[in-house]
Amino acid sequence: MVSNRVIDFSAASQAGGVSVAIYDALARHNGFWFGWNGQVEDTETPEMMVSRDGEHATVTMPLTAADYNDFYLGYSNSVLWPVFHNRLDLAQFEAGYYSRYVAVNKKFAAHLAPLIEPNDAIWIHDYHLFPLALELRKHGIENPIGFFLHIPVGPAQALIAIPEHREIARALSAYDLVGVQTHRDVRNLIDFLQQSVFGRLLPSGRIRACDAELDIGCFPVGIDPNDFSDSRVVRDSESPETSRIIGIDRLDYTKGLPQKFRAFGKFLEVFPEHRRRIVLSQFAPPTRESVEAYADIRAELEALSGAINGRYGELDWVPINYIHRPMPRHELRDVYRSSRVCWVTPLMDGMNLVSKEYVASQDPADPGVLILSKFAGAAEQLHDAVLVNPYDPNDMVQGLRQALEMPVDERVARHEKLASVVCKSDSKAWGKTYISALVKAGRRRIGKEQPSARVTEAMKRLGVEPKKKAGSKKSVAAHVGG
Ligand code: GDG
Repeated sequence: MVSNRVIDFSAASQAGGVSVAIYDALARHNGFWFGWNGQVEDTETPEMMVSRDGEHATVTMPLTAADYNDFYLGYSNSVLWPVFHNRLDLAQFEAGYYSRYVAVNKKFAAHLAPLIEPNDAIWIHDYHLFPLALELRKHGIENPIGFFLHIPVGPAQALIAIPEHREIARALSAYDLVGVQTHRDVRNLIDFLQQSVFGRLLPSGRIRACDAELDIGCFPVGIDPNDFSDSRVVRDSESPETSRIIGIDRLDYTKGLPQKFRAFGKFLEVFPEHRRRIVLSQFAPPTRESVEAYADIRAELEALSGAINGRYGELDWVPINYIHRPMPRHELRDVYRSSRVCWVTPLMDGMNLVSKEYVASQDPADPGVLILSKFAGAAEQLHDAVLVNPYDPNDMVQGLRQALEMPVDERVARHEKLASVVCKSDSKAWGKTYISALVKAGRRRIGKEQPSARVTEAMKRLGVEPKKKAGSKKSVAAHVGG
């Protein structure tokens, strides 16, 4: 496994979605996790750290201050993150971060290549490391190399605004398998490869681009439901003094927090009978604070929560409990279980694991209600949540009302269906399906296996019919658009 950041789980009080997913998948496979250890050291000859914690082995290295600034904060989080979330307005193209982005990927490849053994499969995670397969191939690595993108793939029109979009497309084409979270992302990615480097969909369902062939597939990330299912906390449904609405989101402009706070203020205005009976507890732990857009969102949220609390609060009731700190991980499941509603309404999200964790934590006989943005990847799977449009304040208000007033039999019925999806599509299934698809894709590259029926099937489900003969640029666009 390779990702930008490797987490020391024995020390971390909070871990983001990517590290939680990798940690769970790695626990089931014999392997090691390579990446940055979170330290900044000014040396061009970094020392590698090897550590072992039970089944987990990690090999990590520090970054220099310039790497941290231009590769991590810069290109990764001020160019790729906003553009892939369709926020071109926040992208900083002019800063010249790209060369350091490539340099760090070269550095990772140089340190990783000597550790790879002939039977290894290499699984690389997330947008920080698009060029890593290309760089590893330059070191003579012939093993299967797969990539998984945890964030959403914005529309091709947004992606091709990146000045280096052709280089990004070329880098993606060097993988045997590119996995994304949703069918929408598969469509957008094919569209992007087609528009940027004349990628073609082959009869086999594979994509041909930049003199290479790759598989693209949808592998929705899951959680380990057992981590959340054994809470014994009981919510007093009969005579609750106040019902808690829980929100847990990194303080990120993609998570739709100002929209949520405004909708909550509007709800209190429109339905005064709910005042004093509900509290919105919003955990929003800090992240990437040195990026300007993150400082802006923090100031906006502080102003909004202050304004709403000032307007509706009483001596003995504060409507929004806004906490700008992480919650300890071992407390999550009890907090989820004792919350009447979970309100997660990102403007765009690769998957959203909080929604799945909330479902897994509920008491099946008296479950809470999940309100989920229709723009979270999880909405493709969790149809039985109350799905809302975070851009539409009226829909947000009505969704909250529906959740708070939902009778117990409807809550139980919806929860049963949601829990079945969360359990079936768990982290174990994610890791297993991805790795077996990667091994197959690697074999196909070296000509040992026929094209995968699975990928062809996935294309059919998307309405993207593989052509009998290799198509022209125009004809593929027509299929993808359909
Ligand atoms: C990226 C993609 C995709 C959050 N706050 C606290 C806390 N967390 C934990 C949650 C959950 C994880 O962090 C957040 O995962 P998400 O999926 O919701 O979001 P991202 O961090 O943006 O993750 C996302 C994910 O990768 C996986 O592919 O789903 O779309 O953006 O596990 O519980 N944990 C603790 N305290 C907090 O305050 N302990």
